[in-house]
Amino acid sequence: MRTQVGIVGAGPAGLLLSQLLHLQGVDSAVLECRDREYVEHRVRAGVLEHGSAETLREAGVGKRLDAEGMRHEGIELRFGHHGHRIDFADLVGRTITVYGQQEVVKDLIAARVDAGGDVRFEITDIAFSGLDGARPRITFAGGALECDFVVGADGSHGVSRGYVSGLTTYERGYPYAWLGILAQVPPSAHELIYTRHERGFALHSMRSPSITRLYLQVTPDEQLEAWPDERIWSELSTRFTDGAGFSLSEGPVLDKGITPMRSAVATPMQYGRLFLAGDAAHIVPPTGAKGMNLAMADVRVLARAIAGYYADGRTDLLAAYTDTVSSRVWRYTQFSWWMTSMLHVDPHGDAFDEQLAAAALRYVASSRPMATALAENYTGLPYAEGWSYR
Ligand code: RFL
Ligand code: PHB
Repeated sequence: MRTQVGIVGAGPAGLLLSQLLHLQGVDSAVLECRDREYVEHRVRAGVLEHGSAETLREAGVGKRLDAEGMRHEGIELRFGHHGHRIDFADLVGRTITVYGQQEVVKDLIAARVDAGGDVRFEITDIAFSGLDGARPRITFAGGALECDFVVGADGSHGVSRGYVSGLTTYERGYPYAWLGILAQVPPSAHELIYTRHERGFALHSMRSPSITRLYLQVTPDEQLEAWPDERIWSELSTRFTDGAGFSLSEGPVLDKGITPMRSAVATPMQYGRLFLAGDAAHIVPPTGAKGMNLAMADVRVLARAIAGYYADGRTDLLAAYTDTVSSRVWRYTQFSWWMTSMLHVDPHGDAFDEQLAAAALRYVASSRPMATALAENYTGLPYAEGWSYR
């Protein structure tokens, strides 16, 4: 079997790339190891930057996003038991859209399938060969695919990264993890609340007018069994306490999980005819809501480079891929690290660390330039290639 671009992984990166290539007349096949039901129901990110929402609209998958996505004009930072609103619309004239990653994935799979696209699930034992020639091959249990290009969009635990020779990974571990729950209860506030409490970080988010998404900072070795629902609700309620009588609504817990936190950037993000995109190349801690957005930003650049190759025989955009995406990757790596360190309580930290974090938060809450910097990063920096992906 043959295709132009063989894409490994049906997450936001792989699926969006396949759709953007299709719109430019380039064929691809997406090979995913899990089943469709699994990838469509994996609860993960929830915040789309201005540019990510625009990209999805431009890719022809904006209909349900516009009907069901919730446009937010700001967030609340809560610390010292007081809330401080960061008004994105006022500070940078941009907004974010709260729309679950699994909804983005569902919309993209539906679009690919409707257009007769090749998306295959439960494809295991993927391996590559011939990456340094013009005809790379992807082999898997029960078959093989010849292509012009291979894209590794297989997330942080994928196999693609291992094929990049001379790879360097820059990493930072954190002494934190997030315990996340999805609850059948209307959100307790209209916007996201990022809280630093002396017992640790907590985040109030949502998926719809009837579903709340909540996170608690825990230690990386924490076991889910140690957290029955009552303990989670009681800890959340303590951490969200403010001086204004905030009350957290409780409801049945639909999903529960623990995610360790890590920063990692691999470079180069390419080798011969192989290109890495999204979490396969870089991970950020979720505090800045950047992971899915960065994955989308990578594939915008890659789609343009691959389309340029087929339309005009250009190889310069492909050659420059790692350099082109690196500056945004590192900008968001720094932003995510900054948000994480300011909002979490380091279990090994001392009173000095506590004062530094409090000073950082007070600065953001009291200085328009600092609040603007947060808003600019959070709502998303303009793309180097402009707002249109073409
Ligand atoms: P994905 O989504 O992990 O998709 C990779 C796909 O590849 C498949 N795969 C393979 N397929 C074939 N063969 C193999 N050998 C394979 N190995 C893996 C996997 O099954 C999977 O389907 O990567 P992608 O597309 O790069 O997308 C990245 C995002 O998923 C990730 O960055 C975000 O979820 C991170 N993230 C957030 N990002 C945001 O932008 N905003 C947020 O608000 C946000 N919140 C979060 C998050 C991640 C979280 N967790 C659980 C890690 C909150 C949490 C709690
Ligand atoms: C989410 O809604 O899942 C979410 C929101 C903001 C974050 C991380 C996760 O920073």
